[in-house]
Amino acid sequence: MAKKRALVTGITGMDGSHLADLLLSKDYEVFGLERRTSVKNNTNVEHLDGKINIISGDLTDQNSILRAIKQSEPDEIYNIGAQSFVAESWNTPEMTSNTTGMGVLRMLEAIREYGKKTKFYQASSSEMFGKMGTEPANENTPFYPRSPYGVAKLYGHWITKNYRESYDMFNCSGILFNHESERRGHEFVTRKITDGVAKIHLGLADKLYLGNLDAKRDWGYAPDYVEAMWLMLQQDTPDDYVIATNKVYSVRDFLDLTFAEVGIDDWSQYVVQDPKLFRPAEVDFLLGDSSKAQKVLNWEPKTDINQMVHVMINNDIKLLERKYAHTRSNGI
Ligand code: NAP
Ligand code: G4F
Repeated sequence: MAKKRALVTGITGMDGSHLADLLLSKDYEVFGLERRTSVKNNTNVEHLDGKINIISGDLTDQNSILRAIKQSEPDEIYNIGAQSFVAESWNTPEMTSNTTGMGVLRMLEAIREYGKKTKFYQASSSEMFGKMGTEPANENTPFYPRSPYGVAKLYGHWITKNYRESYDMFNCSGILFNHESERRGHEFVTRKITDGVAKIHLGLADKLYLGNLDAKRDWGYAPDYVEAMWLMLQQDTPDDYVIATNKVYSVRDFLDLTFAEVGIDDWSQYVVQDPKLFRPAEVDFLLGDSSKAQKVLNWEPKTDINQMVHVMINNDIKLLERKYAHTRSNGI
């Protein structure tokens, strides 16, 4: 039987690389859309060299998307690419809207132009709930985005649904709550903490600068979450699903767990709150209710926050030890 073919945007990112691992394990032919950067960042995809096909393209360039679809002839498309850092979206709101919002429209228009049946996954976000109450959010909870990023994601979410209803397309949106891994970008709070605590533990730093420690998030593990993306596209009918752990922790809790991993109970002398790291509008609380995904997709999170923190901090310690051993052996 011919292999299934998947096109993944955002292949170099955290989710894109974990999704590629999953699809390869299921014997897919994987195509990754990668944009040109002045210096290549291969950190998350080095291990995929020779196993996946890279196609050059950009979510802000309509023709490059259409070419990528024609070249890959995908059965499934996962639109994971985006300007995904919420704080940055206030610095570059137009670029964020163009990539994270309009990029979705370009993907959908390219699928229409391509003309063959293909299933489409859109990476929607719990940021769309924004100013929510304390009840866990599900697929029927009203949206109230609090950042240019959240607003752009909401456009992507609705246009995905609208094209499903308008053109009978197989479009699914996964409304994913925060998820992290050892491949997370260093600017996101969890990785910033695990990397910072690893540096403190190894004597490479004595302070960690953070913003709002009282923000609360529903944090899951990315490899578990990419499985939910895949499951959505294996159903008979397209739909939208909340993906979450249904548990909430504050940034302070995350600090407690991470410092505890290196034997520090009281971290107050190491953490400095920097007003520059507070956001113009904050999402104070995000908690999801993924019971629909549990029932329909038979999906549930496998990894809890303690296991995830353990993996992340130990990975950062190992990376730093390797980096500094190399520096020392070169006499630097
Ligand atoms: P990430 O690590 O920041 O990855 C984003 C990817 O998008 C990178 O590969 C990036 O490429 C690519 N990209 C950015 N601008 C692009 C453009 N103009 N054209 C083509 N590709 C572009 O994000 P992630 O955490 O894996 O998240 C994956 C998706 O899920 C994103 O859409 C994010 O908004 C959404 N999401 C994430 C979470 C979460 O907690 N992680 C939760 C809900 C939704 P470069 O390497 O070149 O920058
Ligand atoms: O790790 P964060 O930057 O993630 P945020 O803003 O929740 O967004 C992530 O999750 C979304 C899903 O809900 C995704 F759609 C999005 O793409 C991204 O993956 O910040 C988490 C919380 C915020 O409340 C922030 O104010 O941590 C707080 N925080 C406190 N100090 C900090 C810092 N965040 C960052 N990045 N850096 C800090 O120093």
